[in-house]
Amino acid sequence: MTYGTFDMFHIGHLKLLNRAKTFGDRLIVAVSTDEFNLTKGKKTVIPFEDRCEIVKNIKSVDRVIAELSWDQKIQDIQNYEIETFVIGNDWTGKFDFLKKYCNVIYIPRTEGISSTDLKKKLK
Ligand code: C2G
Repeated sequence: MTYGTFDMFHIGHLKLLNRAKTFGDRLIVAVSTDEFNLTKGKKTVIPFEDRCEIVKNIKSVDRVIAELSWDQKIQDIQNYEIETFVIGNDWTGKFDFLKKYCNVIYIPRTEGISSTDLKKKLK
């Protein structure tokens, strides 16, 4: 399982999802809602419904759910019987509390690209 905004979907997101899929036989992705994203201090460009549609159509992704808050991960892991939580290493350490419930893997981010940089380039 992994979580993210996936705004302006790019190669960094794709690589993360493809890598996440290698740790199990099904991959569930929780996509941040526009409202939740604001609590992360980020304003999305692409609306939640469209971000979900894009992520749903990525070959490695088996299911998409909404990420509504910081506090849903333990419940999600139990509900969906998740074995492994995967996220980029910009979050290293932040989700170690999940180690009681599943494997926690932080994988290297793809350098040189981010939704924030893309937005700047478009300005
Ligand atoms: N990512 C990456 N390489 C990049 C950009 C992003 O590997 N160049 C990864 C991030 O590390 C994350 C995923 O792609 O694992 C989604 O990135 P964002 O959409 O920026 O999501 P984020 O704001 O990190 O949301 O509760 C957790 C949060 O919802 C994570």
